[in-house]
Amino acid sequence: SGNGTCVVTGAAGFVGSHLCRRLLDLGCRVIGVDNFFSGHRDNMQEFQDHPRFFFHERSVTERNLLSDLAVDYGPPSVIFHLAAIVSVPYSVEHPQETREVNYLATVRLLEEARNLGCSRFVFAGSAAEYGNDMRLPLKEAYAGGETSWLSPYGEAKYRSSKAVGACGYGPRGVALRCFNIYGPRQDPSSPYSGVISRFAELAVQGEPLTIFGDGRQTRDFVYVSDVVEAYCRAAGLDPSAPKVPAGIYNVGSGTRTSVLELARLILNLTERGESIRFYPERPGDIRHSVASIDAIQAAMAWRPHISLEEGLRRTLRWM
Ligand code: UD2
Repeated sequence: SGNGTCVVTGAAGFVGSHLCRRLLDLGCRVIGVDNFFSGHRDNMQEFQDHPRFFFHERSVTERNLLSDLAVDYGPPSVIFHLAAIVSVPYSVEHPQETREVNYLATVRLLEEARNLGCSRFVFAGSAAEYGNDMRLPLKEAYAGGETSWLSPYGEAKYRSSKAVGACGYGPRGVALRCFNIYGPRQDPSSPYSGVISRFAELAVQGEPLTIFGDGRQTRDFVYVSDVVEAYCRAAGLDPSAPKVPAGIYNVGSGTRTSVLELARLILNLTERGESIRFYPERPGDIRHSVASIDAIQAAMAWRPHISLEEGLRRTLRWM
């Protein structure tokens, strides 16, 4: 079914909305699904009236979601499944709901995609699948086995990525284990928002940046447009590109940045002095995280193009 129709779950989310925009630019027909649990209608503003965009306010936990959509639009060729409970602390408070939304719904969508004859299923995995694994850089094969997940979120994402990437029948499944994604439209308003959106907002408001712990913890930050490019390659949307094998792939910059370095970079870019306040370490925080990106480089010739400094400039311009 190569009709160029894609379903994007989580279309009103931070990454989902950027993905929809790009798919429309590539000429696809895009069916967006979101229940606004954490997504925002505003995120879809610049494309919601596009003639090839169709939006449905529905939940991925609804049975027959894809077959219902197929009645109106025909069977889609690609499913991008990004909808999820995105807050790690919320998942700790609601483990059963997290399992239903972040794992069981994935398995059901995968089965529906198979029944509809979809050719690809691309899933939003997470660095949280590695739990407390400290063998850096993190390689795809590490997660599982001895892994102790630090949250129901990490566990559900792991199970989903496995189900998608190891599915040897039905659509070709690719799970993208994304590290710390940042960029415009990332919601800065919650205390659990990504550190970059928080720091950017605080800097623009003239408030001191809040570092939890000593600031020497490191993360692998990857700009949203680079992540979107990985989704498109994983989906095989460019027919001239070599076919991407099913499986699980890290998506990150492959470099580590400490939270302190990040704070200084943002303070420099916003021409603020050293305005940092230190708070106790956040419970459950991992110390270091960085992706090995050899596998995605080999399979999709993907590499990040936007440097942290350039990505921060773009994010700050949007604020
Ligand atoms: C990321 C993901 C999360 C999950 C997790 C798995 C984001 C937004 N979250 O959490 O969904 O996949 O990885 O490991 O991508 N920090 C401060 N000050 C602040 C906010 C944060 O110092 O105001 C610190 C925080 O304590 C942590 C680091 O910055 O050490 C990154 O925090 P985060 O919430 O952006 O992302 P992370 O890696 O905890």
